[in-house]
Amino acid sequence: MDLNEARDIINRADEQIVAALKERMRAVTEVARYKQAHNLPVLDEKREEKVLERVAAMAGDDMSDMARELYKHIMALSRDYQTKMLGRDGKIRLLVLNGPNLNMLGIREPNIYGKKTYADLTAYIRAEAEKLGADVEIFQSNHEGALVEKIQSALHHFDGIVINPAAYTHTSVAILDALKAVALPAVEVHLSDVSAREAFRQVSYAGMACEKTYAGHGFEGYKLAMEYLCRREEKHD
Ligand code: CA2
Repeated sequence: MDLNEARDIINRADEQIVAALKERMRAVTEVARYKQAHNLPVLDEKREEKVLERVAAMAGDDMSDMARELYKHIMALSRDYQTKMLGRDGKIRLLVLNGPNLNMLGIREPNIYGKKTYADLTAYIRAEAEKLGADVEIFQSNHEGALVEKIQSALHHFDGIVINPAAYTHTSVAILDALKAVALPAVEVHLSDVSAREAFRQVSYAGMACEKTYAGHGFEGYKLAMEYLCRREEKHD
């Protein structure tokens, strides 16, 4: 067998291993849900010992120790994963951020931003998040630093960020840097179609740290952004 053939075999084996690992983690999620529903602890030592015995036997004498060691790691990772899923009630946690003047919605410029108020927007976001089974926190500020601090504090507390930085979209390197620093999956939203407006609205600093942008869909952009983050999380589960 030449080097390339051997590498092909390794690549195929890796594909199978990763697919099997994903399937195992999905099943682990089901176990986590069951444990949560029945108030059971995450760690089940007897079950883990049985799994180790089983894989060692499957691997055979020459590889039983390797299989045991590998599965100790896999089960430790599974436990962390289950704890994470139980900790957040299995729900994705989304932070929705709105920048300056969005609290004025419905009061001025209804031709661009519509007649609905900021309270209507937050009610819409909460209702859509509920339909998606997501936990959502909504934060609006007219201050750049407050938005930066909120982004920083999202690390370890949220799974994704939806952000309409409003006017800071086009000026704020600080918000861009904060989004990059936390490196959470982020989606940019604009009520209006910024691409069809003034030239200064064509630049988006925050957008450079976002996986997607929804602009010109009105309130629905927030729903599309949350849907995207939920779908993304399912794929990464
Ligand atoms: O289209 C969007 O969502 C924007 O982010 C809204 C920002 C604007 O600076 C961006 O270029 C695009 C403005 C939000 C201010 O909204 C107002 C609402 C009512 C009255 C005045 C402003």
